Amino acid sequence: MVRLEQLGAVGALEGGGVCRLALSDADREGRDLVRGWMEELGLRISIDAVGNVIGVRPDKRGGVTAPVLVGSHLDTVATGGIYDGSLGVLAGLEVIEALGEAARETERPVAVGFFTNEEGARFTPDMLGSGVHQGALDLETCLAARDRDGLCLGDELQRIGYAGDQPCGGWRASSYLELHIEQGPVLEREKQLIGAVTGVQGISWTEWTLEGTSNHAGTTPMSMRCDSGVVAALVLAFVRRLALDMGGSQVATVGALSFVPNLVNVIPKQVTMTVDLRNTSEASLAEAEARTAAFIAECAQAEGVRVRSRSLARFAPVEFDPSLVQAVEQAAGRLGFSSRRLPSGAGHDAQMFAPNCQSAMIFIPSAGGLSHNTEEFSSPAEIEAGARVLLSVVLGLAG
Ligand code: HGY
Ligand code: MN
Ligand code: MN
Repeated sequence: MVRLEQLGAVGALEGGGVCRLALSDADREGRDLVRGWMEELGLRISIDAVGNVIGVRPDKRGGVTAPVLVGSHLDTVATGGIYDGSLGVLAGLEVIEALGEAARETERPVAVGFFTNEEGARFTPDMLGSGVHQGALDLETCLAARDRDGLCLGDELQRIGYAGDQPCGGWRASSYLELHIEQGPVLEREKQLIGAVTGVQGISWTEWTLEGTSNHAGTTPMSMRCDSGVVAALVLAFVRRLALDMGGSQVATVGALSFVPNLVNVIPKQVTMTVDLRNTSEASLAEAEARTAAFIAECAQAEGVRVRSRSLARFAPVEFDPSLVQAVEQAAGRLGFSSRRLPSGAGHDAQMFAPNCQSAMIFIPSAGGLSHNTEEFSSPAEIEAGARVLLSVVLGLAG
């Protein structure tokens, strides 16, 4: 908990919460703090070309390859909580510290890592660092990603001193585990302490640019308008209706919306908006994407608005290793903690490891189901329970 508070003070917001956007000065400060803790634990630290940092505790023969890796992320959204991502990295440090204190040697190395730009809040896509690390995303393309101010990811890596020398792509863990807050209402509502996460739902992020005709708000007859703002409003209402119509796990969010010139007396020239669609079923997610694109095309045409789109992120649903999911459940049972299986509504670095090694996640409850919100909270008892389940599963994997 001490480390969680200390890290939570980095990028702290007035009134609570934290802002450590990827590769910002606050992110660098958080990275430096955690790397210092890795050094104190005597870990073998490597930093790769996209800024992922991994510290390895050698096995009993001094080996450091194919470790049991415990990971997550340190970057946050702009209005984040102190638990999202940080919990998993710091719990990994605790596990390694506990092994050291018990002078416990292991058959396999045990490692802890944090991955660049998991949130996708500054650069897209999300899970960028772990995606490059595990070969799902292209390094050069990701280094060229730009934020809203046009700053390039590769330059920002250099600026904060985390453009590492370790090549990306070939590194393999023997297994991957991530402790994370649920970020949803299920565990709390069902009074379950531990979530044995079965997988991660599919994610589709698209940026839509709607080009209308800028005109005078007072003189332009309604019949002569090409108002991209109206199309954007129709789209926002449509995706909400679509998610409710489709039901199941379908969710839809317009999180970012900007008008140009954004003035009271000017019919907007251009509107840029993001649409975040998710579903546990790939077929349903593709259906939601197609219906949204068709609706936008139809509305835009009727309004005389031109449309272009850019995919910001697209990941298919992922299933975690059933035997490892079961190991999480069994560890919770042995420790006397209630648990239930559930899919993850949020994306996580674990989904990038799942195709390459045994991977699974452990959830603990989020108060009020809140996350990506400065009120995000999990209790010390929940955190301890999650960390104890993590330690138990790691011991089983590391031998
Ligand atoms: O958007 C997500 O699911 C994650 O927080 N990157
Ligand atoms: Mn997270
Ligand atoms: Mn997050």
